[in-house]
Amino acid sequence: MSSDRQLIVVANRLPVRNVNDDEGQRWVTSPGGLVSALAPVMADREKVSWVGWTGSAGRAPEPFMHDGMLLHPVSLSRADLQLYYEGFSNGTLWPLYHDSISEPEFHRTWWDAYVSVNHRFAEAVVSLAEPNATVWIHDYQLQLVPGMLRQLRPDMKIGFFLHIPWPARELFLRLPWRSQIVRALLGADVIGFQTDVVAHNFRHVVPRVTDAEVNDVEENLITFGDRRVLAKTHPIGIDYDRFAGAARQPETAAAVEELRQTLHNPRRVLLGVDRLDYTKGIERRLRAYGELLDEDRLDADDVVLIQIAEPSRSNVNGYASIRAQVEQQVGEINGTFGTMTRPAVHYRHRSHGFEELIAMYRLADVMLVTPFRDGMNLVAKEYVATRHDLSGALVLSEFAGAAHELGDAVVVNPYDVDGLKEAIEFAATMRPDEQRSRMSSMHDAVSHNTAARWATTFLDALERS
Ligand code: ADQ
Repeated sequence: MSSDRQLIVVANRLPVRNVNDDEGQRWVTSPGGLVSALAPVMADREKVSWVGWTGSAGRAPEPFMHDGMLLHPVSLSRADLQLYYEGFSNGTLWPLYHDSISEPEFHRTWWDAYVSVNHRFAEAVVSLAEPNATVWIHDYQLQLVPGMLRQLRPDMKIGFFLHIPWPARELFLRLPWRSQIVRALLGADVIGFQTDVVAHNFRHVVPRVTDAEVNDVEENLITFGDRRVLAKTHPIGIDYDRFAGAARQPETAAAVEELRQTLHNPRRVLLGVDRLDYTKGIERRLRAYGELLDEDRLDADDVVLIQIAEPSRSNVNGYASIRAQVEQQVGEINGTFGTMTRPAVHYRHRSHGFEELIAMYRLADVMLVTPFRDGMNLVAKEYVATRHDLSGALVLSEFAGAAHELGDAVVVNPYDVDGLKEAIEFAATMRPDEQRSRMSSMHDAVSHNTAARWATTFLDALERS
């Protein structure tokens, strides 16, 4: 990989947030995610820039340096946020791409805003791109940028990665702007997907809405005019060392012990950690848990469920009602099975710091990851990374991308409440030798396919294309 080639990362959000406290106003790196995945790649390159939104509506600040990267903020007005972000990105594409679990809305005003904001991102890239730069665009909010850049700057290497699923063909075809989106994506040299199934879904729809040639949907290569586009599987990983290292800290062990005592030393702790989103299957999971208690297959005297739900997209349709539903279920379960000192479910609707999250993962005997649909699901991988003693059991939805790599989890259909109950009961009573053998192979997978490996191999494929 050449180190003098300029790399421009393009994502809806910049990797920083603005903090204003006793130390004054400043930019702080947002933990985890793409930034840490890109750290090894950045260390190898002299010139890295990042184009994205700061997180505040209104005029964007001038480009600035942060941690050796040039950050180039893009302005989003309140109207842009309503129409492009809450509207087309999270009211149309997010539900459509997640199997229409919630009904997608199609509004022409939302689409117009999506086109105009995608243009703004593309123009920001052009304003700073050197000849032959490498550009890596991320996710569903920016699917038009590859096509726009191909027109404006054909000298560049253009990569795109979709973090969420690509839906089955008949679902995608509902989208009134289906052809514009697929054509724009084909402006990239390499398009990355989380799993073979979704890469296949994409290749399957291409000949239906464009004149591009797909000789065989099982093959990665698409011929579009006189260009060749690689559309391939490229599963994202986590920063394994960060999670595994923190899990081994003595402070973590002390925090876990304290938590266990606060919970009155339950025999088994079950854990869910999700953004509060209708795709994550939290309500079905709670139903299964409540029924297991009701049928005395689990005993609230020695089992507890901790459900952490990170606040998310509260202005988007559907998110307030999922919150109300989850909170009602938690209330019902606790009303029936909890005592004054021991609730059957501990529910937290807030963000947690890294150390707190690690302590939760270490505390949990059973991790419940049961989304109806998920591009990958990093929580499943993070849990596995913290189980250095190979203890614990992971219940994992077959519709999470992670299930393709973590086949030794207790794999479930999250729509099937009876199946979920069996899986949870099985995981909660799993023998230590079985835990070890399942966890060992999952641990190998997570420690091998790390975030750094994901970033390096994607950029290698792009620069060789
Ligand atoms: P998300 O839908 O956000 O990501 P996920 O992959 O699970 O889903 O990542 C969530 C991240 O947030 C994890 O790193 C987790 O630790 C953290 N998190 C969750 N709840 C938290 C809380 N209460 N406090 C603090 N941190 C919390 C999208 C796609 C996924 C895909 C990722 C990456 O929807 O399918 O895996 O991008 O490609």
